[in-house]
Amino acid sequence: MQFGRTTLSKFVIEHTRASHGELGALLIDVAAAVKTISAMVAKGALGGSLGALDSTNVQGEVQKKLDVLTNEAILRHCEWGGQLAGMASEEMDDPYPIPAEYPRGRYLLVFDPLDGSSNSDVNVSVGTIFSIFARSTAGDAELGDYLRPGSEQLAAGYAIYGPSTMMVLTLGNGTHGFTLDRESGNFILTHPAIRVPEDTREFAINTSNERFWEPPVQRYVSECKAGKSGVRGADFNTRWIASMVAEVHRILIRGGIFMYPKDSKDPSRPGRLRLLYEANPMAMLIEQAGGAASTGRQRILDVAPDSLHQRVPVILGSKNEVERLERYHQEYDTGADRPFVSPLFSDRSLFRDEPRA
Ligand code: AFP
Repeated sequence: MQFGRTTLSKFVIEHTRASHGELGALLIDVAAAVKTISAMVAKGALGGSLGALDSTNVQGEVQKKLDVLTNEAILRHCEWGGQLAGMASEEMDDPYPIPAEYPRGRYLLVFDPLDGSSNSDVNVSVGTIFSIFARSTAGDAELGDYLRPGSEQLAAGYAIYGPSTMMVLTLGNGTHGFTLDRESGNFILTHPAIRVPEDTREFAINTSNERFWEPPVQRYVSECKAGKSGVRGADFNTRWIASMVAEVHRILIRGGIFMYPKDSKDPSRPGRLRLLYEANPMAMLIEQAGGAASTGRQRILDVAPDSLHQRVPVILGSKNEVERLERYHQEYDTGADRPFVSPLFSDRSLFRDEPRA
């Protein structure tokens, strides 16, 4: 029985009443959409919604049935409330205007309805990621209203559909986790004020792309793999779930570093992950929990978007590890890393391979 515990509704109303009263109502609609999606995903094969469609999204990716169904769920739950000026989604080429029959508000909701959906057929945790901005006035949003740096987000969060369904949310006042109590249908505050440990010995990256990474990433990962016998003087562990929500959730709970860096696999793409509805919301959640989120050369929340589905390199998690990898990028860009990485100098380097702090 969860009577008396803080529910998500109580939390968001209390924390938005003064400045953004309508924001609370919008977040409660998002939570309602998450409950619908949680039920959809939990049915698995019994729901008839697994498998792929013969359509592709704007990313050129084959759409799963659940990609489309979950996108619809969020649109239907959020379009009518009167808080929104528009919505944008990974699954829609262009922003979604609020239908004429509904009132408009000042907020913009940007989302990835089912992140990790390529895992949905194999029963691995997937999630929904969302980001909320405010406009200065109500009325219909224009494309430029969506192309704002992540530092202007009012709120961000994700739902993770795992053994339990959780929502993790920030309103700019820390990062807080809520667990769905299926008996009452309430999200209960179970993880208040989450903090990411500043150090870690766990890294997450898709190592099949190693030959395409830039040298600073190759250097960082090879040092982690060298473990006790290398410059780090400690063994590392690795994880790769191929579901960003699951990786970020693990990092919020026990630390770690997640990397989907720039690679030369497809030079037209500066990374795989999308800025507006994956990198930005996750970066806000991680920073609000004391972690760091970078492209390797820039704070993610400072990136000025130039298109709705823009991709960026993503390095986020335990602050000290993210800062180390940023330093490696800087040393690479300035040439200062040559004594470390050039085989010519490695035997005669002035810098012995003693473990550095
Ligand atoms: P899907 O939503 O297409 O499954 O992609 C998931 C994702 O965007 C992110 O959640 C993962 O971290 C990343 O892609 C996995 O990418 P790889 O399949 O290249 O490892």
